[in-house]
Amino acid sequence: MKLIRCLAVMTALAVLPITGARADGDGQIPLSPMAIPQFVDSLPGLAIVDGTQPVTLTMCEFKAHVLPTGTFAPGVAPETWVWGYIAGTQCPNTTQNTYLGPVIVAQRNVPTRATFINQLGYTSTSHVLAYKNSTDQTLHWADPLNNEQNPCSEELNEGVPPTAECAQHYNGPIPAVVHLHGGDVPPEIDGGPDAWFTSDGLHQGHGYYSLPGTGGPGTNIAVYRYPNGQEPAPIWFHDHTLGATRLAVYAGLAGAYLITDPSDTSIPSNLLGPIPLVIQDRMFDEQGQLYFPAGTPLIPNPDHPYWIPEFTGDTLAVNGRVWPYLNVEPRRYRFLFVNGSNARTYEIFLTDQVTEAEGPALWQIGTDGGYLDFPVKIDPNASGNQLQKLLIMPGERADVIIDFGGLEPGTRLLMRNIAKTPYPAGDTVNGKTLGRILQFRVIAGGGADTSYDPAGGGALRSPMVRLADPVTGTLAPGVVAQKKRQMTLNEVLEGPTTVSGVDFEGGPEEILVNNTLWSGMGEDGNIRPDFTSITVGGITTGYSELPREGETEIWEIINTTADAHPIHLHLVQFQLINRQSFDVRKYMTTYADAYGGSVVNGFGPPNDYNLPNADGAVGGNPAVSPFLRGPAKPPEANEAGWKDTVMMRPGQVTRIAVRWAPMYLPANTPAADAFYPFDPSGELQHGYVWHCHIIDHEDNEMMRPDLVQLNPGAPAPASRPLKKGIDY
Ligand SMILES: [Cu+2]
Repeated sequence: MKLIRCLAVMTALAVLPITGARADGDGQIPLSPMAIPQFVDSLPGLAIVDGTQPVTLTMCEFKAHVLPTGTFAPGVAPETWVWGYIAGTQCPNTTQNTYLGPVIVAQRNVPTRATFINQLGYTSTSHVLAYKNSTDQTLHWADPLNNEQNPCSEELNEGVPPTAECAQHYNGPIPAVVHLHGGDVPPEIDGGPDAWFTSDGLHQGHGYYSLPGTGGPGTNIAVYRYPNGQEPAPIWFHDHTLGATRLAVYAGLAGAYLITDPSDTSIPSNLLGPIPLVIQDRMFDEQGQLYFPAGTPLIPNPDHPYWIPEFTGDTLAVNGRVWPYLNVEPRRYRFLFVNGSNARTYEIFLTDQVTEAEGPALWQIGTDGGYLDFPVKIDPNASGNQLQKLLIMPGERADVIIDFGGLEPGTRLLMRNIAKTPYPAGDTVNGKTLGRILQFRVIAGGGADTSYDPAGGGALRSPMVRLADPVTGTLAPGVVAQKKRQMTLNEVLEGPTTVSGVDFEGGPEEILVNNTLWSGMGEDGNIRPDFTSITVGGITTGYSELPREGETEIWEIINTTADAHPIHLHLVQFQLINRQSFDVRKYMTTYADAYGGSVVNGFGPPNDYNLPNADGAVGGNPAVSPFLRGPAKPPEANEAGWKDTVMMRPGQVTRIAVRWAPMYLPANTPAADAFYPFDPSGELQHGYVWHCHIIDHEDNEMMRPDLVQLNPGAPAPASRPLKKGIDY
């Protein structure tokens, strides 16, 4: 019997901390975070790989030190089974210092040829229990053994509870694919969710691609060539396998990718660093193995027995080590913060561990897509509207300078976190565990520090191209938007249910962008008629975002859920215009009325996607302007740069300016003259995706495909500088 599904409208149910609701990980017993010593191991350095030369990375299963020395026995460093990207073709048989990395250092306009080999083996023989015990075959997922025609998927079995066979973990060859997050790359090599390939080489998603003459069916290899044409930026790479990303990234598949530009002398290149700080929350069992809850026993989800709405761990790891310390001299350092967590948001600041005095400040000099125009001070001692904490959601990066100058050797600083989870209105974090990220230990050294000083306020770069004006919170002068989209974020709840004679209120079933399943399926089980059906490799999907290359669009994302979501667009760096509150309850009443009063969820927006509403916006939703409350708020100073992932607060409309063209083109470039140096529509016509970067959400439908239409006035793909394949 089909359970009642309904929209969650800002209810308490939408905020479901799983803390305490620990499902049995097939016999794994969670390790108390209070039993783990803090700040005994130094921060692992990450391997550096030269991206100006061909790069080969192998996805491997191996043991690494993740828990601190002494967790279980004095002086003994625990070993944890993990996955990671290993430079070269050989998987290690010795215990590694970290699972994270490497850092690929690329140069602007020097393409990087990257070969990725999947040697992860079979789930049945994997030692990574967090993966083995938590896969969920009822999700729309890679599903290698069924060749993507997933007989367990709810998308094909609407209203039918999973069979016993589907309600089991997956045992087959492990699928994986590498996505270059923030990379301005052709769609074939974007490493999107359908481009996965298995370790045995026998199965590939319909979006799989490898450069001509490389990889291909029967291999466990994909070869890409990243153009690196964008501005210098701290981008990163991680697994993106459809419906299994949360577990693959959790197991360890993430690294950093720096685009550098030796010819740019305006950047602060004389600082120590950059030192990557990849922050991830983790849980362990009493044997020191990674633990990932499978299902929520307090609120069972009959449709997806093992998926959980949001994973939040009870320990914090930086660069793959739980609660490390880092020695620093009393001088300036540059750090690259990456939130590589599944779902946890951080609000970061420094305090003196002894005196508890707050500071020194963090100086943010760059965002996801490159340098800010000027450094932004984030000072815990600031007052009023000034930034006090570095707020960073999953997928976001921050390029930051910390000045330890003047601190006495022996000083201990704590990097602290006070973000509630789910963000922003969930549980307060425990100040002794999740409130602590890293310890800085000031040691003697240095001398005069002649490096770039952000406190001097000097410009970081020549002024960036502005699509949005961060002062007025409007489009920048001279920028013309050809299209406006209004799209919603929706949470779908299970109705009340009874399991084993016990009544439950119901819980989250899936989370959606624009209320639409990945497939674009309508209520009748077919692709919605207002979507465009595109078939690739025998798989038909309904596309609704078909932007035209060169055009600028305003996306107004209407967050009807109770939580913040970090929305990420592939291909483009965009700019935040503003955020504005709206009356969610009244809007959702109108929304339900548009459905005829009975909301059936997961089947798309209530109206025809392509007919503009009263706000002149496509997207199929009632106009939001009658429900807006208060003024629109311009971006924070440290958000006023290129972003590929941005926070959408609950109860707010977040507006972003998206230009489907390279970021370095002048803002007033006519749409007809703006185009990529490569073919953004792609040989496969499969496109890119946009999604929530809470990985548990993107794994359960909070992701949609998009396909860029070629600018008719631009050169044909064969005439562009970067032709597909191995030509560049
Ligand atoms: Cu989300």
